[in-house]
Amino acid sequence: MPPSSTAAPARTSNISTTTSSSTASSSSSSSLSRISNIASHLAPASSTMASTTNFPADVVPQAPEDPLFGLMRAFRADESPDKMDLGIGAYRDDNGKPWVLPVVKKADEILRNNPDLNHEYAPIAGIQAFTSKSAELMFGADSPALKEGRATSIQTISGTGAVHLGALFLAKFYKGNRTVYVSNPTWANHHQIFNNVGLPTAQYPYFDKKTKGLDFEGMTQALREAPDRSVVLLHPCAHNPTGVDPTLDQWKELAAIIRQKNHFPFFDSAYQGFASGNLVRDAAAVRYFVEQGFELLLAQSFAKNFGLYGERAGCFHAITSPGPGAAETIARIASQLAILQRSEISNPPLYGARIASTVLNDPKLFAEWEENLATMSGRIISMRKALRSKLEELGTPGTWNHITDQIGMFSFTGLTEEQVLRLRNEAHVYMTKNGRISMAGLNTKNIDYFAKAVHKVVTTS
Ligand code: PGU
Repeated sequence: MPPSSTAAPARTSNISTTTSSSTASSSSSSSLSRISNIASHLAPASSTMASTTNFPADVVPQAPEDPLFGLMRAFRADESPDKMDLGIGAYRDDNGKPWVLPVVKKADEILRNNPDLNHEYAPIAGIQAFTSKSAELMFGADSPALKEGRATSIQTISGTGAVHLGALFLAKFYKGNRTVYVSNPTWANHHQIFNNVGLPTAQYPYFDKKTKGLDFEGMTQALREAPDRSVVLLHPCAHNPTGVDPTLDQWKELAAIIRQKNHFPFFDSAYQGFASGNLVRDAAAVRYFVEQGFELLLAQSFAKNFGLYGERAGCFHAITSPGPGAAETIARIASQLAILQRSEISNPPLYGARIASTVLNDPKLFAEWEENLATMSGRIISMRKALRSKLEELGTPGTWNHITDQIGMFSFTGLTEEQVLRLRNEAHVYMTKNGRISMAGLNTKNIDYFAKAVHKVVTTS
């Protein structure tokens, strides 16, 4: 797998690139061209040059629209009453509506009634009560890394900002193999984030098209063959886009290979609590790596598990291995992260982190949050069961056990690009071209419609 330094999603994108419709009708075009002729005679010489920009098309080519946000735009513009949004990974309730978590409403109320809050700048590293509880949530309050002072945490612009900060840190300071190995497939933005800071990405096999499960053989072989000290990007749970996770035993094997090869693990955690509904279980892989004494990076998003998508609450953590110099190492790392943060965003936004912090620091609210998480993951799991049984009842060709085997926000259906496009054009169902569906877009009212639409495109393609 040769490293690629161009952003992969740019090649696979293309939902509907808007082209400017400036073609004038033939009747008016001749008068228009006469006017422009006259204008060019009257104008100073420089304006007759094709372009005076420093950014001509060969330097700044037109980029395709982001596939996922383009899909969201196309969905919003569709006026069909049947339309279904299975695109972006955002939770919807059984009425297909965004869900403000009840615990988030409570935290919001508490914040609004707090006369001491103001809109001053946060410290560069963010709200300390938030970052320290975020670390405990991910690594466990009794984590050896936290107890021994070998971890540093810094508040970021949600998960994307955390991945970016980690990428920037590696670009500046990592002296191992600078190619970042990501799963094939992965969240498309991973490629862009790393490539944009000059770190090439390469892919390790992950998804087995035949079983629609994990290609563990392929994955482990690629990690063994990668140059020593490569950066390995891992999804700790609820892998995006496949919904396929390694078992804990497989994580242990992966850890052994990563240790043997001296690779550097970078976890991107966007779905803690969403996979199993249990925050601790969803952190098991990460905690195992920490127990094993790995030095690692971790990006943590609170977009999904708190439903705080647009509030951009997240955290970046770095942990160093145990040893006599560990506390001093982590202090140096923290000091450099602060410099990077200062030059990028100066200091992070308050509101989302305040909400999350209010919940994380209050045992009663925390317990209520866990119930809210169980509501979300429980509804998704019930939709998985319903979709599988409906497709099986309809006798839709193929096997559908992967719908219930996969976990988390997404299912990788195995539908082809052609089938996906037919679903969009014929049934107003919006999903990404790779066949991923956001399970939360399904509900008791639209699941029959969806199963029948899938049945139709599978049987007639
Ligand atoms: N990492 C992974 C693996 C993700 O799936 C996402 C979100 C993020 C990080 C970034 O999340 P933040 O919102 O920045 O915290 N992926 C979703 C949301 C849309 C997007 O692409 O950002 C998705 O539908 O794939």
